[in-house]
Parts: sequence; structure tokens; C-alpha cells
Amino acid sequence: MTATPDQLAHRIGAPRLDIDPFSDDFLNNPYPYHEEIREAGPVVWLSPYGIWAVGRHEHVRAGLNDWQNFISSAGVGLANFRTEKPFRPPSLILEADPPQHTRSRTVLARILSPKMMQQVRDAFAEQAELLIDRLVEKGEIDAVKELAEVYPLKVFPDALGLADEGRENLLLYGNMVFNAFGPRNHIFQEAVTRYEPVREWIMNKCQREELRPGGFGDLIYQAADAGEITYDEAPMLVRSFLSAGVDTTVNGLGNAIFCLANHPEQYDKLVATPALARAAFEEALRYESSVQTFFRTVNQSLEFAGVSMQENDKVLFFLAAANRDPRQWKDPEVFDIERRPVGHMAFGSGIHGCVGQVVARLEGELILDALARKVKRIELIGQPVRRLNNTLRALDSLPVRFIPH
Ligand code: OVV
Repeated sequence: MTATPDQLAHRIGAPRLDIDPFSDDFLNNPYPYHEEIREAGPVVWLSPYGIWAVGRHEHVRAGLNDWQNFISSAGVGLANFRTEKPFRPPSLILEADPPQHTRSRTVLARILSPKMMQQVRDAFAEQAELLIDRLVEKGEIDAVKELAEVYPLKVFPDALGLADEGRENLLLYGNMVFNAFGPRNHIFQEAVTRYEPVREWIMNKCQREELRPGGFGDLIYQAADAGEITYDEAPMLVRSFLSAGVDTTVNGLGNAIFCLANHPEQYDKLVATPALARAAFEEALRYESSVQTFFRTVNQSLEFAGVSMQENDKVLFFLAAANRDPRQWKDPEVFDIERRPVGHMAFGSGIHGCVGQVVARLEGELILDALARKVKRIELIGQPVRRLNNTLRALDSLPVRFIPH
């Protein structure tokens, strides 16, 4: 009889923890568990799922940069696409290895380029200005429902070239996609139930006729016209924009405002120096990473940080744990907008590092800059409510008062 992976781990003496990283308890407050995983060793075995977990910055970065050994084409969630049916047809960029990944990435990286950001910046800035003015007028608001969800749902689909109608469906889609990287637990089941009615709408929006000429979506089809990708690949790459472009920035903004509301002395620094907006958003990404984890799959047996891993083993890389690793950061539990956290893992690392990070940073900068110039103080006026997600650090509600200058 062959040993199960669990017995093998026992035999080689890797630390084993009986932690479920997708339980309500873990997701409500992951940080004590992150510490436990980091302190147990560079690689630990999580018995409940029979997976490896990596929480130290050095090893998260090393693993993510080794795309030949830690592959993505077998899925970047718990499911192994070599043996299990993917929840949806695999993404041509996220769930792909070179050379497929390279072709997809080249097209999306050109569309989401710094040069393109210069072109959309004025439109994004105008919307940030309008929105914050409207919210200051209101005074008491839900910073998730009325700000963090509203802004990305306006500016990003505008840039993609999507019509206004039904955009809130993108939130249900993102929520489902990020839950699907975890197990089929109750959180996933609820997300699928809510997503099911909008499935057709989402798939329809990937078609060329639905995308304004010249927008990011149409530019993907233009790459197909030029022969860089096929016409079958184009709607799938639009789907990647719809999957990864909204819920991530919604929570990036929500988490950033949560951090600033909880650290008024840091918000005071931002008000005194609005030019810190970009740095403040970056520190919020380190401190409360919207995307907490991604899996990889071991391509062939190897040694990693002194541990033997077998072909097809799943490895869970904790971006958010790396971002608070005391081996990497001085006082990692301190939220400091002047820290300039270069090398944080919130956008991942290596060839799969977030291709949309220039968009995310633009949105974060513009919203925090408008806040700093228009809002003197942010007061928490109610209990923030979490939205549990198998992958995202997410809020459902953040009741605040904006006190104007
Ligand atoms: C980074 C990311 C998250 C979710 C979905 C996708 C990418 C995709 O390519 O579909």
C-alpha cells in the first residue's frame, strides 16, 4: 500500500497543523492563524485538506517566482484540474502556464499599461471628485455600499466599455470566482446560489457587440484582429477583466478606508499631506490584503525549504501572512502610511503578478487623495460587518461619518 500524502508529511517530519484556513473563524480574523503558520516553519502541512501552507515572506516570494515547479495550469485554488473538473473553463491567464500565459499576458499588459492609465486618469479623477463631494454632502454613509462598491463599478466598466445596466452583477461574479478557489463549503455554496441568476448576463458581456469600440474590452478583440490571440480566446480574456477587476479593488478601497478610520492619527497625516495617498493605499494593501491567498500545484517532486513535496501536491501561499512577517517588516502590526512597503505580496509576485495593479493603484490614489482634500475626519459610527470569502478580505458594511474641512 502506498502512503497517503498525510503519512508522508508525518514521515519527513514537517510541522502539521490542524487549521482550516476556510473556516468562518479563520476568515473572521486570520492574523493569529497566519502567525501560527509562519512560526511553525517555512512550510507546514494542513491536515484538514492535505495541503502545504507557506506563510513567510521569503518563501511566498520564492514559491510564486518558481512558476516551472509551482504551476498554475492545474488551478490556483484547492481543486486540482488534473484530476477534478474546474468550476468554470480555466482562465487563459490566471490558470495557465507559459507559453499560453505569455500570449494572454502580453495582450492584457499592453491594455493595462502605464501609458493607458495616463489616458484614463482624468476620467477616473473626475468620478472620484464627484463621488466624494456627494458623500461629504450626505455626511453619514456606508463606506462599502456607497463608496468602495460604487467607484470601481463606475470607472472600471466605463473603461472596459460596458453599458450601465446590470453592473452590480459583477460583484456577484467576483464574489463567486474568489470563493471558488477554496473548498465547496457553505460560503462557496451561498455565493454560487447568488451568482446563478446572473450567469448568462456575465457571459453575454464578454461578446464584442457588448463592448464600446476603443474600450479595454474592444482592445482585446483588436488583438484578435491582429492575429495575436484567437477569436475564441478574446471573450475569455474579457472574462478575466470581469472576474478580477472589480471585487479586488472594491475590497482594496474598503480595506483602506477601514484602516484609516481605525487609525485616525494616520488619517491626519494623509490630510496634512495628500501626496501620501498612493503610499497610504499601498500600506493598506500590505496591512489588509484584498487577495489573501493563492494556490499552486507541484509539477514534479521537489524539495522546498527542506521539505519533500510530491507531484500534484497543492501549496497554499499566504500573501497576507507574508505581508505581516516580522522577518521582513519592522513592526508589521503597525499601520503606517509612511512605511512605503516595497516588496509586499498583495499583488503576488513573478510572472503571474497582478496585471491590473496600475488600475488598482490609480483608483486607490484618486479616492484617498479626494478624501484627504475634502474630509477632515472619518468617524466610525457603527460596527463594521465582514463578508466572509474563501480568498478575499472583504467588508459588507462600514458605517462612517465624513466630517468636511
Ligand atoms: C487574478 C484573477 C482572479 C480571478 C480571476 C482571474 C484572475 C481570471 O483571469 O479569470
